[in-house]
Amino acid sequence: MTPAYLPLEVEREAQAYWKGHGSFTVPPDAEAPEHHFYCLEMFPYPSGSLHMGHVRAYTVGDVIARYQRLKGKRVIQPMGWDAFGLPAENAAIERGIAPARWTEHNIENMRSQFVRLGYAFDWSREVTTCDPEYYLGEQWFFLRMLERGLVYRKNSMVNWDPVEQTVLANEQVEDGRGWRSGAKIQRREMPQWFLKITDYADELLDELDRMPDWPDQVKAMQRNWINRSQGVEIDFQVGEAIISAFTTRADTLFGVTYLALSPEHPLVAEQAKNSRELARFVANCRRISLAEADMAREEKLGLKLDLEAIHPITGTRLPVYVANFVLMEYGSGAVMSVPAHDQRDWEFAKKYKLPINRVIAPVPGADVEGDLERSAFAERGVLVNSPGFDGLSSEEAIDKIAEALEGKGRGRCVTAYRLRDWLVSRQRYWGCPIPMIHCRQCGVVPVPESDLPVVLPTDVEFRGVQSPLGDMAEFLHVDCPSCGAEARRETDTFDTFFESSWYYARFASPNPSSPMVDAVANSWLPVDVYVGGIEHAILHLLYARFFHKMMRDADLLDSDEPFKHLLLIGMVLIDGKKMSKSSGRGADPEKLYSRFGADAVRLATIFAAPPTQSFEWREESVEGALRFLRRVWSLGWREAEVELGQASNEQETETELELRRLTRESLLKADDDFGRRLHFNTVVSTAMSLCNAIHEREPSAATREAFEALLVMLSPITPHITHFMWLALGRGEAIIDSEWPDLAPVRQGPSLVDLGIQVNGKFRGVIQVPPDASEQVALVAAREHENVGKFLARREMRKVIYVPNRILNLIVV
Ligand code: ANZ
Ligand code: ZN
Repeated sequence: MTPAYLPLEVEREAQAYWKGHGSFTVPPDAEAPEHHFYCLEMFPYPSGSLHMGHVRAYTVGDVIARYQRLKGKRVIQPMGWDAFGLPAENAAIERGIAPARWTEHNIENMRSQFVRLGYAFDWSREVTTCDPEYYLGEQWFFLRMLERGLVYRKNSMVNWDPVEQTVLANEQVEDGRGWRSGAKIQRREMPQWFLKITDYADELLDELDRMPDWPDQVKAMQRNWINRSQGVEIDFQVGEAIISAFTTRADTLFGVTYLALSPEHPLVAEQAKNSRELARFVANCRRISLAEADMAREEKLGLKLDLEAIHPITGTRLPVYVANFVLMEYGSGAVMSVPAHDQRDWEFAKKYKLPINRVIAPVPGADVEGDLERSAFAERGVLVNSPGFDGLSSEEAIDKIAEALEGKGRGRCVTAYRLRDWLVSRQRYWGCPIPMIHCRQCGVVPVPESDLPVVLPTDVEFRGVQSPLGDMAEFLHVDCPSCGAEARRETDTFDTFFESSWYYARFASPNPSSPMVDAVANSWLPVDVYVGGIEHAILHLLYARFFHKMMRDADLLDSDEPFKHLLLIGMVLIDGKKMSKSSGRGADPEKLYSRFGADAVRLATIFAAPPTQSFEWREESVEGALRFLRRVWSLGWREAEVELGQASNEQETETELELRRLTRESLLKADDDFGRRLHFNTVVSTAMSLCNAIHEREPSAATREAFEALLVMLSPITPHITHFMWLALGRGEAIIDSEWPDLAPVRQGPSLVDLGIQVNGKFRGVIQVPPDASEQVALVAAREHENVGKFLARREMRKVIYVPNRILNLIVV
């Protein structure tokens, strides 16, 4: 009699085994790095409990880690907590719980959920970013960067809530109002800390060309974020002063009819001293958000200044305007305006009745609209009305004009970036204290290394939104490390992207005696596969890359990039919407694994789609998964009765040999799907057909071999049931410590059959499936077929006509 499959018991037993044997603990060791494999999933924010999106991403990572281990790699898969941030502060403000306690409680809960889901995490490497032992590292590193000139302090705008009397994070501003007070937010200038990421802009950009295992989409987003432009900085004499304007279109120099300055340009500030109208204009510009998107939406406004600029070549006198769309942070905060060839300049010129002079003509024969009465002609072309340069192409003219200006000392070739330096200070409580001290005599002085860490007090009470640090004498008061006078601690904390920029390196060298990382890290880094979500495609990944390069240049690491392969997981959708904090109906992981078992939940998320594709969550998929696992279970008890024999036994029947061939092919396919293609749903369908093939045959040495292979290929996905069955088969060692089977070949013969695919009556290709494959298996294989998949994407399946071993006919609408 087969015992009933009780997933909760099976899973408890497997988890107790792993814990008792320390199966996933990898001691620090720098030996044989070529066998090292570092699998990492983006660590979670401890929001309280896991949702289905988490379960999917962590299961994918776990599958990779477990598969690599079967392939003989020494694998680390660490886990930790991105524990600083606003939600903890908000909980404190709204419910009076101290952020540290709220966070700890959430971590306890989520850690036990992770364990319950059977993830092969090495908990000996666990880090919690709000732990002083962790953030000591970044305080220490910040001081290193300060010494190396990569840190500076500069005035910058922040959101000020006039009712709460405090700075708000962007997330705390809703429709221009404070989230609690409802007060209209003002912009205020305050000194802030910056990290010079722009020093690394070129490397961050160029290295992307050497990262074949990152999705193109992410690389494009990063390139666009950095946005490097080659151009010329051109000097215009304005009275005594010189104003430089950055342009990517030096070929249009003879078409300049005015200059436009940023409201924050120093020359404007100087002029505003004597003009109330100008001062008012500048103050008004400040009300608009700094975000580029907001700037773009804003009506273009300007004001004529009482100044004249001299054209560097023709000597013509040009009017000078202040204009709200010129960014102080880009180029040099001044634009040479060419209304004939730039649409924004054109609109501005129309509004303020400024001349529009054509200097670029369309390339002869080009079919383009060139009517300057209707819009600017922004294309490149051939120069006209440009004495000495007429007839040149734009490209030639850019070089020639740059040369001419350089010769006169009135211009130079420069590179501009959209990327800004990283503003790392936040006027928030729940973050890592910035290790600086303000002294009346000495100015801002770093905390001496021996006094690190600067510990964030955790026993706090909130009165409103404001950070309680400013009221805590015991935190605030400190003697100046250089003159000994009474001084005040910095109360700003780091942007929480700081912590997530280097945790992956700490995981690789969890040594309490080194503040940040030690040399062991190099034997693991770069991370072999980094699994996460598209929401981190720009900032987190860019900052982590930046940190990695800084750590390399500080001789802490010897690689150039942190993450070799980036695997971005598709979304789990519920009723078409992205899964987020609140779980939708039937999608609370805890309810699901308590009822169906962790293996069924894991299997359902893996079978639903390849890792990078989004899918709609269906609770029935877990029931389906459970049915399949029951089938494996009962087959296992049958197979436990038979002995494992040698392959190619002369006495074996053709069906047995056929099964042996199918076993080998299934292993090859699963190996490729796990390792190279990272498509795990197809491993499941391969396992399903192998399972059927075993089921159809009388128990024999061949079915026993096939069943063991089945367990191995399923073990990364459903580790508990496979652990249990493996031991039930009488195998001494645990499946987690076994190897991917390397079976000797058997005598050749046909084993896969060709299946023709028709979509809406048209022949679209041939796929290979095992003989008598089920309809489900055939469908999965069909979707995988490049040409067929194309015709099925985003279509609804109306009808399936399946003739096993012959044809699969699909009707879609
Ligand atoms: C003259 C010109 C003529 C321009 C023309 C464009 C077309 P990208 O390509 O994104 O780097 N610009 C320069 N500094 C600016 C600032 N601080 N704020 C706003 N705009 C600024 O953009 C470079 C172009 O953006 C520059 O080239 C300049 O306008 C403008 F037919 O100069 B151009
Ligand atoms: Zn001092």
